[in-house]
Parts: sequence; C-alpha cells; structure tokens
Amino acid sequence: MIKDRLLTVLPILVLVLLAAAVLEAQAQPNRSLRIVVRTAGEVSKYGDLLRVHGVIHGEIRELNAVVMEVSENSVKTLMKLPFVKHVELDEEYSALSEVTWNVEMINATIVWTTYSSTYGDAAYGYDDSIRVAVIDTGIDYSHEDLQGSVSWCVVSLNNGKTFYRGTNLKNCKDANGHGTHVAGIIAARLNGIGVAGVAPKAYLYAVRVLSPSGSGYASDVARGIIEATKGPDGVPGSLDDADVISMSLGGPDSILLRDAVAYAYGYNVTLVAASGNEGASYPSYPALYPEVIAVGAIDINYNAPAWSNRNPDFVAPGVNILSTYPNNRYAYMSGTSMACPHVSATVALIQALRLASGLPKLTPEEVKTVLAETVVDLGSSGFDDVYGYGLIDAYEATVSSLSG
Ligand SMILES: [Ca+2]
Ligand SMILES: [Ca+2]
Ligand SMILES: [Ca+2]
Repeated sequence: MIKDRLLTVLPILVLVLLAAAVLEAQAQPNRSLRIVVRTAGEVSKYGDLLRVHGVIHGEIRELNAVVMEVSENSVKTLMKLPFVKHVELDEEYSALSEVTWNVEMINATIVWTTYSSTYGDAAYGYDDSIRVAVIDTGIDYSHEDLQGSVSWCVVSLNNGKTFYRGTNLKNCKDANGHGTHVAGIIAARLNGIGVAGVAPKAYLYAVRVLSPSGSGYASDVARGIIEATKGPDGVPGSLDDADVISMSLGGPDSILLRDAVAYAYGYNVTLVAASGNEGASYPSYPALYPEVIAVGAIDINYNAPAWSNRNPDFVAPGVNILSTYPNNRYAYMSGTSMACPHVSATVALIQALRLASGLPKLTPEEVKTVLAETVVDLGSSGFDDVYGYGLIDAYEATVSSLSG
C-alpha cells in the first residue's frame, strides 16, 4: 500500500557512527563499568597492580590493553596511575550486516548457501529467463545497490496517456521511493554495501503505473500487468515474459483489473500482492482475487500489526524494513507493501532453482501449494485469519520444490 509509513530516510553510513564515547560523559555514581585500560609498557607487568582496582576480564597483549570491570569510582584513580596511558569504555557494537533480519527471518540466506555450490547463481534468483515485474512507482535503477538489476521498463500513467515500453530505463525512474524500496527487498545486490534482497541476483522489470505521489488508475495497473506478461518481445507465452508480478498496491474491486490478473495467470505468471494496510478483515484488491497470493505483514517479533489486513494467504516481514531508496539512500519503511516482495522474490528463487536443476517451472497454483505446505505456522494451529497459512519459509519452499 502506498500509504506505507516512511520512518527514516538516511544514508546507511550513519548507522556506523557508534564509536567509543568519552568516559566522563557517561559518569553516574556507583555503577560498574566495563573498561579498556591501555598501559605504557607490556601489559603483563601490571596485572597485579590493576587487579587491586577491579576484575580483569582479558587482555590484548599486542595493544597493551586490559579489559576490566571496575566501579565508577575506581576509574579516576586508574587514570592517574603512572603506567596507565589511556582508559576508555568497552562499548558494545552490533553487527551491521548487509543481510537484514527480514531476509534471515524467511531463511533466504540458507537457500543461497545450500544451493550455490550446485546451482550457482540460481541460488540467488538468477536465471536468464526469470524476471520479476515490480508494478509500482518505478525503480531507481542507478542506485548503487540495484546495479544491473533492472532490464526493462514499462510506463503507463494517466490511463495510458503516458505510455512507454522499452530499454530506456530513465523512463522508469522512481520519483516517489516506494518502488525502489520494494525492488531492493527483492533484488538489492549482495555486493558488500547497503542491504541485500531475498533474491540478490534476480532480474527485474520496472513497471511504472503509479504517479510520483503513489497513486494510479486501475486501467494503468491492468495495462502494466498485461505488458509484464508479454515481456519485451510483446508476445505472451514466450521466454521473456515476467514469471512473477509483484504488486505492492491495492484498491477497490475492478472487473478490468480482475481480467488483467486472469490474463497473466492464464500464461502461468505468479501474481503476488500486498494485503493492504487498512486494518480490514480481508485483503484489498488485487490481493483478494483468487489468482493472486495475498501477503500480510509481521514484525521482528512475529506479531501482525493491527493495520495489516486480515485473511492474507501468507505473512512476511513488513515492519521497519531497511531497503534501497532513490539517490543511493536507504530507508526504513513499514507496510504490507514491504511484506509482498519477500514472497515475490521467494518465487523467483523457486523458479530459478527449478530451471537450474532441469525441472520445469511450477505453475502459479503449484507455487501457492508449495508455499502453503512449507510455512512456519504462527498463531492458532493451521490457517488462521491473522497469519493465513503462516510465515513464508524460502528454504523449506525451495527444498520442497526441488524434491519432485
Ligand atoms: Ca548490497
Ligand atoms: Ca514474451
Ligand atoms: Ca496459524
């Protein structure tokens, strides 16, 4: 849903600014502190002299450093000792992994590590004929973490008055940010910077049908679905067709939209959509169409927020998700819009691995069955109205998809 909560937009480097703080600034009476004492000479000579002031936890001889637990009051005394050069807090650091919690939560990383030795890049969602169409506000294809991920562009805005299909990706630039965030959740590159998508080597089609303000007409969404189904050669049922259509958007029922969905489904395109953020009892459209997989959101603690529409088919992470944002930025966003692409990318992993192992792609119906049979059941046992079948498990789903 386009009304997703944009929490913060920040360069990811800001997160690294967690350095050692000045000791005095932290001072509070009678606390026990974990500190690092640096000595002027070999640290082993001073062990006994230091032990008088607190507990020694360890040392790094090469750096003449001792890690100590001391009372607040001892710090100043320690600092005055003639052989003590420097004292600082032993601050806590957290891992700043390129792979964020949401990608771990659906076990995507286990897919990569399990299958890459046998199937190479297919374990990361790559196959020359596998494409995920992101029907949204466009994609910042020039983003440092989306380099080479977008291979084709469709634009349909204002009831098709603005229309384009082709490889000039500039036409699919994202003036909103939503589409770029969704794209990153699917396919941000595993390149040592920024974040990583669930299928970090997958190829995307950017299908821009929502305006810079994040809204669009049913007719434009319908046209986008049809163009994605046909692919660059303009012919449905050929190798360049989109294999997955990812729709982080929603609205009222529309016969036109439903017919477009049925058209894509008829060519074995798997359709995935956000369940919606209205706190409603049922997903919005297109998620509610039977041909479409409806995805609701959960947070890091496996709880479904009240705004995530009930009765989805599945849930996936959708609260405080860090992903790509235009102009080489990264942003935290929340919404079923963020949950949906986790499933779209999982389908890309399944299909790429099917092809790599010599099996035909699964039909959309088979995809849904495999996903449903391999979920992590949450809430009440079996299908329930909060979590649907449950939390998507990319690893179990690929294992099951490859077993026959
Ligand atoms: Ca990356
Ligand atoms: Ca085609
Ligand atoms: Ca359940």
